[in-house]
Amino acid sequence: EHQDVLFEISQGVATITLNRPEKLNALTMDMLHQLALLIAKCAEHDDVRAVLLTGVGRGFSAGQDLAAVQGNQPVNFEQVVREGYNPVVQGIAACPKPVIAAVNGVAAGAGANLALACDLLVAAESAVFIQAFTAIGLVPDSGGTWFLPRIFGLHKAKELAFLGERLTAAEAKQWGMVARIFTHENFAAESFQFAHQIATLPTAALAMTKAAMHQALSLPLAEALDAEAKWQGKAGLTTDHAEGVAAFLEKRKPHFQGK
Ligand code: T3D
Repeated sequence: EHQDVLFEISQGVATITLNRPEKLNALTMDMLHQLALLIAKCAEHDDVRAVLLTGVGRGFSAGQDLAAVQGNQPVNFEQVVREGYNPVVQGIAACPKPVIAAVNGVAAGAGANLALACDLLVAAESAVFIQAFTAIGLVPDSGGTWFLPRIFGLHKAKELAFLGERLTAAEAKQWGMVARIFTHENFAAESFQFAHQIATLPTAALAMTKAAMHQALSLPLAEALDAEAKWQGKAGLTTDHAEGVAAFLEKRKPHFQGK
């Protein structure tokens, strides 16, 4: 039976795959609910030490399924955003596991911004990012207004949002938004390998790093320093910290358990 969202856990990596390739993985409310539930599951599940979000076919995601919101019936977009997109973005941001977007192809509208909501992005050579919203008279959602100015600065963010031009994978990497570019042929394997590498890192320290950075984005320096001291107090008590120091002193590679 066909499923629009696939899920698999292997070697510490949970892979969430959008599977509507004929519609470039355009998102329905049902898919968004599934995404939110699966991300919550990854947050809880001890076997998951990295989450990989990707798509089947030549699209990562073309954003909102426009066929589902078009027609005679009035659609409450505020409700769609509040109940569909916002919980997914909040779930990614709050997830105590690193979330990696593996952008296999075109990412448009909310599809682009769900990728930006992830902690790290890798992209196929052919991937492009399109802020497709203003072309249909909408505003960037899925955190676009928050992430774009932080990644690009205010004026480039407005240029991308107003004009909706394509940002290529290579350009996105130059901006620091994409961490790695992989060839199309090896994309799935290399993306998994990248996520697996991240899954072997000290997961609890990554979770604290993520939370501390998100918190620091809206704090004055003195308060960010105070928060860092508290986080470091917690990090210093982890098993992985002890293992990291022991491995350093014994001149061997550390074996982190994620705790
Ligand atoms: O509630 C709310 O609506 C508010 C929330 C909004 C969030 C948003 O995401 S708004 C932005 C929505 N997305 C877009 O506006 C992008 C629309 N798509 C495109 O501009 C183009 O498809 C692409 C630039 C992404 C790719 O172009 P191309 O030429 O490579 O592919 P294509 O031929 O346009 O698309 C292939 C198929 O996917 C095609 O179906 P068909 O004709 O073969 O049956 C196309 O209709 C379908 N498709 C692509 N995007 C969507 C879609 N179907 C429904 N919704 C889509 N967003």
